[in-house]
This record gives sequence, structure tokens and C-alpha cells, in this order.
Amino acid sequence: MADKKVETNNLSDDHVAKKPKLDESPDENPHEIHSNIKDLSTFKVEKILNNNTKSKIVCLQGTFSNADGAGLVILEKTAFEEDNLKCNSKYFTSSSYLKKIFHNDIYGNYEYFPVLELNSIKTTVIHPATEKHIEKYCVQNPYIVDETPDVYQSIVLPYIIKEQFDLQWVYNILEHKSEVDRILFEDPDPKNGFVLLPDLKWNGITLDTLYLLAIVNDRNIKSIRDLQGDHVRLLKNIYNKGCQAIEEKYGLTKSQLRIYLHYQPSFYHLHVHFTYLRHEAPGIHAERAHLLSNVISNIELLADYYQKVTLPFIVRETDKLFKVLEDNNIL
Ligand code: GTA
Repeated sequence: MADKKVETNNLSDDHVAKKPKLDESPDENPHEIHSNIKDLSTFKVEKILNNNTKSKIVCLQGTFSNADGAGLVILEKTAFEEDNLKCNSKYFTSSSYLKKIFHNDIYGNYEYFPVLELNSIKTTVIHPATEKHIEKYCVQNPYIVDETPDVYQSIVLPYIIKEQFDLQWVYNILEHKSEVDRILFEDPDPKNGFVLLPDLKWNGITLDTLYLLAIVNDRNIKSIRDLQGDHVRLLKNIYNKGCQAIEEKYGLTKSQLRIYLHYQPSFYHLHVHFTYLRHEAPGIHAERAHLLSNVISNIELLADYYQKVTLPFIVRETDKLFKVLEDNNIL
């Protein structure tokens, strides 16, 4: 691999948990749990970080008996797939088991156990997980910060450079080392190109929860704060080709998609979220999501809009940034 410092925007990775050398293939790393994981019987739960009864996502912290370091397991009960419910439904067969709880007049309550293939739980394993991963998945009090350009330059940017999450998974995608078979569309142009693929949060099947991610090839754009006039071509390219690829594959038009960027993002390599408008994905709220069409329009009006504007963002109580902002009387 070329000069790693250049590839990571010169960002430090001091906080990164002990991990394999970067020139090892991601699939052949003996220290990772992922290379030979078959079931989760080696996972021992130590703490429930978050149990969201609305989204039905639970985040568990623990350890694997066959690997060092902390691990996170995120379990999510998935939405119903409409195709499975329609006529000749796999749900309503004699292979399923119906357990009666009670019935009263015309009302009946049951527990239903459909066939195994309909009972999958979407599972994400993060191992080895850093303290920052663990913090991120804990329930915490959020606060809004109005970030002026000055606060960004003097406080937030130095913090990002020191503390950001490792971007190796992003580079693995761009370099075709991971998730190659999941790529939906790719434009290899180094300045205006990008890779479009299903997001980690999507199972890639259930259309109602469609969630794809466009990751830009240019490694020098951390977030919308860095966007300038000469990025309009890149952003329009993502919008046009991303929408076209999604329409061809999934039949959803651009007016059925929510296309946005996060501020602050978790990962400081520019990427754009594409979600189905009907799906209430995490991170679609006003305090975090910036619609791509708005972003393009702002830069077209004023090339250095994102270097001049005050951008609000959410910081959480146990983030190290919270303390830094408090110490500087920003919060
Ligand atoms: N294809 O390896 C990856 C990968 N990783 C590590 C992250 N992403 C990946 N996609 C692929 N392969 O949408 C995706 C993330 C996210 C995007 C980064 O990259 O899923 P962001 O920088 O704006 O950060 O986007 P963001 O939005 O905070 O994303 P993230 O990290 O998903 O967290 C948001 C919240 O969503 C979390 O706090 C949690 O509440 C929830 N969440 C996170 N992960 C999951 C999950 N696996 N299942 C369910 N909910 C989750």
C-alpha cells in the first residue's frame, strides 16, 4: 500500500484498537474474529449498552472466548418482506407453529413461530472494538453545538484529527479488498468517482429498509465542511449516477429516495447516504442530516458556503469532544 499517512488524510490512529497490519488481506487475519466465525457461542455478554424497543435493536458489549479484546454484537429484528407475505406466503404454512395465549370472543392472541428462514436477526459484529465504538453504541444524553467556522478550526478539527475512527473499512471497499461482490455501481474517476454499495445497516434484501452508501474515491474530503465549488461535479455525479443505479436495480425513482450527508459523520471520508423515503433510518433527523440537493445548491450559490456557515451538530455526554467544548465554554 502507498504512503498510509497520505491515505488517511494525515489523521492519527492512536485510538485504534490493536489490529492486524494493514497489508494483510482482511480475510486472512488470524487476530480477527471474522475470518473463522461460525456461530456466536464464544461470545460472552458483559453489558447491554442499548436496548431500543422501538427499532428493536440491541447493542451488546462482551468478549469472545477465542479472541482478545472487547467485542460488540448488534442484533436487529428486521422488517417484514412484503414478497414473503403475498399469496403463496411462506409465513402461512403448516410448517410454522402457532401457540395460543388466549382467546376471548372474536379476539385471539397467539405467539407465532414461522419457518426458520423467516426468523433471521440482522447481526453486526465489531471486533476488536475500541472505547470509542463502545461509547458510540451506549445510550447517552445528546447536546446541540452551534459550530462556527472558528470553533471548527480551533477545537473540532484538531479533535477529529486526533480521535477519529479508523477508515480501513472504507479503503478496503475502495481498493476492492472487501465487499467487492456487494458493489452496485462504481465510477473509477479519482476526483469525481465513487463506489455505491449496500450500507452495513441494510440486509440488502428488504426493499422497505433500503439503505445504500456512496463512498467517494477522493481521500481528501473529510466531511461537508471541506466541500467547495469544485466539488459540485462530484456531488452531481453521485446524485445522478447513484439514483440511476438504484432505479435500475431496485425500481425506486430519485423522488422516492432520501439522499443526505451527516454532520458530524462518524467516519471522516466523504460519503452519501441513500435511503428509501418510507424508511426511518437512524440519523435522518434535522440535527444531523443534510440533503445532498441542498448541499449542492448551497455550494452553487456560494463556493465557500461550508467554510463560512455555522453548522449545528450533536455531541454526546461521554464523547471526549463534549469535555473539550465545555472547557472552552462552547456548551
Ligand atoms: N457497507 O464496513 C462497512 C461499514 N461500516 C463500518 C460503517 N458503514 C459501513 N457500510 C458498509 N461496510 O451508515 C456505514 C454505516 C453508516 C455509514 C457511515 O457507513 O452503517 P456516518 O459516518 O455518517 O456515521 O455514516 P453514522 O451515521 O453515525 O453511522 P453509524 O456508524 O451506523 O451510526 C449511527 C447509529 O445507527 C448508531 O449510533 C446506532 O444507533 C445505529 N447503528 C449503527 N450500526 C448499526 C447496525 N449495524 N445495525 C443497526 N443499527 C445500527
